[in-house]
Amino acid sequence: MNIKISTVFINHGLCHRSCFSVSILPFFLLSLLFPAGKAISESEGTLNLVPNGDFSKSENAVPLYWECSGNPKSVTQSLKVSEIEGNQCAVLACTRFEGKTSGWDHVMAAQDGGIKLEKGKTYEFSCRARAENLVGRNVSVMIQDTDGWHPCGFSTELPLAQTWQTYKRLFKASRNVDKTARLQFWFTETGTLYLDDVRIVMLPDERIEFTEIVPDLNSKNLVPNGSFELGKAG
Ligand SMILES: [Ca+2]
Repeated sequence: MNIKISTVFINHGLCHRSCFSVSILPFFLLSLLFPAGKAISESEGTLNLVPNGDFSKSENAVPLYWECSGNPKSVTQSLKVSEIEGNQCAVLACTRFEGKTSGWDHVMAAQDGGIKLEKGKTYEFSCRARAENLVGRNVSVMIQDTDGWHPCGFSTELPLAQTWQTYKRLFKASRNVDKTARLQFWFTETGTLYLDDVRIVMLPDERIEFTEIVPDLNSKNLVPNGSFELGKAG
């Protein structure tokens, strides 16, 4: 079930109008699962691939499936859960950072083996985060295949604030990965990262076929004299 539509893509500040063919079958099936009356976002109703991404599960105040990673000779860090108004979040805190001399000198919350990605599929990453006493106010996020330490198509930076912010990123998996996948959040200074609601969901499969034809949509140009057909009089 395919339809031809025209749309405007906004990417990195650039607009591109393109015509493409999109399979609407996944959306039709979703409409059966979620009847009209409730707006469905792209990620609602789909499976979160990050176990304990909401940090609701913990043992001895350490979030289940998550751990610290970093060189103990140069970094003193801890990863705990903190409960704020009944909601548990992760707290990654560093009290000593003696410089970066190797790739292991970092403050990191990592989860191994929890995420399965399929090469070529599109995913949405999202989380909430805030910082305390992080001068750089930045955290790096990446998925790696620890079997050879290969990138998997997702690497980003999150600009942090002192208040909670929500972050979303789309990415396409560049390789198949499963038990050897590692999701990691890291920074390289003293300070504290608060993290919650980490989600990665696979988006509905879309078959996009770009063409060079832009169909006539009978749309009206809202810019008067936009083609300068009236000269200076317009
Ligand atoms: Ca939570």
